[in-house]
Amino acid sequence: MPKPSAAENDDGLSASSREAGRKLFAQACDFVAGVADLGRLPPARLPELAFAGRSNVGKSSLINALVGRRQLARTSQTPGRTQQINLFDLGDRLTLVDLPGYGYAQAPKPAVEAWQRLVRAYLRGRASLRRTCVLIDARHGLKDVDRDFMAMLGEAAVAFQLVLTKADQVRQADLADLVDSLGSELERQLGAHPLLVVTSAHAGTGIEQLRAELATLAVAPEAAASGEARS
Ligand SMILES: Nc1nc2c(ncn2[C@@H]2O[C@H](COP(=O)(O)OP(=O)(O)OP(=O)(O)O)[C@@H](O)[C@H]2O)c(=O)[nH]1
Ligand SMILES: [Mg+2]
Repeated sequence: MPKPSAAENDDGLSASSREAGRKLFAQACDFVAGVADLGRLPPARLPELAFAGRSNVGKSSLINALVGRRQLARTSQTPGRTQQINLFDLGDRLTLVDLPGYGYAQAPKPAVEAWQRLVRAYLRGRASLRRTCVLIDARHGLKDVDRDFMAMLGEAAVAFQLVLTKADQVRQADLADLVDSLGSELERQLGAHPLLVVTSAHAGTGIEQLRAELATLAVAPEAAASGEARS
């Protein structure tokens, strides 16, 4: 596997992939469902893209930045706010999935266990899941809970990529060091996508890059218009 590389600026992004990303994420994005038990999950009509990470890492904020909406996914100062799986339909071409955050130390044990059961069942059972973005707070780097989560993804054979968040809070030199060390660690990780994207939902860093990346997972616009190519 090639050594993971950072996409800190938009180097290497072709005009056409940039445009594809822009177009996809300019589509209407609508809340579909919020489920706390898997039986209530709507049938999968589209490829799915999940966002996971520690509580408060910025999952909901990143989804909002990608779709250019302030409060589509609810954000909060209080960790552990998103406690169910929230699904959003993006232009009838891709389903965005906001997973509940993990690793919130204050969460009661039964809640943590319920979360783990729900997320594990989702990851294992959802054939339409194309990729999971695992968000890592650029201020804190990779923690053991993240490693445990990546192991869970490995067991469930779910492809994933790391996305650094809150880059606006970290010095450039520290970011570069973090990207380097994550790159080395990812090399050994099964199922890891080699590209690491550095983002800030607040400053807009990396958002265009990530849109272009993720657009490759969506149903093609022509197929969406004709109702074909659903998973
Ligand atoms: N400085 C900065 N703060 C951010 C950024 N993204 C999110 N935040 C802040 O981080 C906090 C948590 O953001 P959320 O998007 O709610 O995080 P979450 O991962 O969805 O949290 P849970 O749903 O509780 O797991 C909020 O106070 C956000 O304003 C960013 O790019 N830069
Ligand atoms: Mg959230």
